[in-house]
Amino acid sequence: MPLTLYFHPLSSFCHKVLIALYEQGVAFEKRIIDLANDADRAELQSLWPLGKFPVIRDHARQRDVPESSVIIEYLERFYGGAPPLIPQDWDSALEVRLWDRFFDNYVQGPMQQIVADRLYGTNGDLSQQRSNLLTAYAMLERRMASRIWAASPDFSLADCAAAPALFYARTLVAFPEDHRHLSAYFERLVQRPSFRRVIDEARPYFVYYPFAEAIEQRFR
Ligand SMILES: N[C@@H](CCC(=O)N[C@@H](CS)C(=O)NCC(=O)O)C(=O)O
Repeated sequence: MPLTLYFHPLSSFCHKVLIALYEQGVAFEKRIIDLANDADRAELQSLWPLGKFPVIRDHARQRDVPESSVIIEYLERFYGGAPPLIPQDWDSALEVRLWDRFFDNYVQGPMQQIVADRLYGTNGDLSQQRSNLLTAYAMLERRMASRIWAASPDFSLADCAAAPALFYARTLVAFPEDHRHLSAYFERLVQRPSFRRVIDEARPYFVYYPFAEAIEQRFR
């Protein structure tokens, strides 16, 4: 197998890369990293000293690639099939990269801070993070009124980022009831076979998510 993905089935940034792999039908083997296990953590740090997953090892090119967006760019370049997740046209690709950044920084970012606060019991003031999520939701509600996918007519890197970001964010801050375009977009994401497969594979691990009780019953 030419590719090994170092990941954890609960991790939202790993979900993003798994969606891309399944969308493109790329063959790979999985290596689950348990960060509570010293040997696993050391193995991940030997690839990427920051100790964050996902990381993909390309055995054929003898290269380790970290960072979800960069991994997807890399897969697209060497293993991509049609249709592409990053459009060929420069302007369209820029739009896709912008919305990929939006989901990583402004949805996953506050979401991770809220989850970390619960995990480490710091009991911080999270009102800013919750308010940032509501701002992101409002931007998406306006944007998705006239779109099927977040950044391109076709499913793209931006949607790979959106699916896990919104999946976990809405367990922390619900979508406002009047955000029907955002809700409809979320339903399209959860119907996408690549993301359904990711959810199916994560299901046995959801009990370990600190807000497991907020995951909708239909996904558990
Ligand atoms: N910018 C990175 C973020 C990766 C990241 O934050 N991964 C989380 C899991 S979702 C992680 O490794 N957390 C473990 C830790 O921070 O110790 C990416 O896009 O891959």
